[in-house]
Amino acid sequence: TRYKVGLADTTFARVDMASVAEKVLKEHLPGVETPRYTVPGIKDLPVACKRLIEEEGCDLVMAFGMPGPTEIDKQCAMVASMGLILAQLLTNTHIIEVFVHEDEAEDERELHELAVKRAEEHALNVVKMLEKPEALTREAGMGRREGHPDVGPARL
Ligand code: RDL
Ligand code: RDL
Ligand code: RDL
Repeated sequence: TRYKVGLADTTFARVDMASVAEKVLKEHLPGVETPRYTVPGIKDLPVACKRLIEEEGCDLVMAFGMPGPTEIDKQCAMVASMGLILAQLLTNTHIIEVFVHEDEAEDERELHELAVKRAEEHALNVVKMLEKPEALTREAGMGRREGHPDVGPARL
């Protein structure tokens, strides 16, 4: 099947995560179309995603954002996240939220590395969700993480 995976992202973010994900999607899903919609910040992402679904006919959308380190940024991220969930419920379509909080990393180099890894790993999640959802079921309960190392299943 030829899929359409929308990529919504922001100019606020300090890493171009959508381009990283686009590369992974194109490697794994031959012929995939990846319409892109860039907005200023994370609170603008929900409507961008909804338009990619309703007007561009996307099968799934990835939403990339970078919440800053301050309290207001964290509130902004929570609200953006709820907006993304609402857009999913209104459209019955998955929106994979790829957020990297600036304070998850110690320095800029680590922030860049984390953002690239999280974008790649969520893109691989998307490939599985579209092509082989049973692959995700095989990973159920395995303590998977994106960007950070997996923590693994709890041992007896
Ligand atoms: O609609 C215009 C802006 O309000 C919107 O783009 C916001 O998402 C911008 N923004 C904030 O106002 C803020 O306080 C952002 C952050 N924090 C943030 O941490 N990350 C963003 N945007 O991407
Ligand atoms: O849409 C893709 C992801 O954003 C989504 O799967 C999140 O639920 C993943 N996630 C976080 O982003 C996070 O900050 C999870 C947690 N924390 C968490 O504590 N437990 C999860 N997911 O199952
Ligand atoms: O325990 C360390 C991290 O897993 C934890 O801090 C998560 O909340 C980190 N995280 C985010 O903050 C986020 O916005 C994650 C995601 N998104 C995500 O999509 N996947 C993760 N962690 O594994």
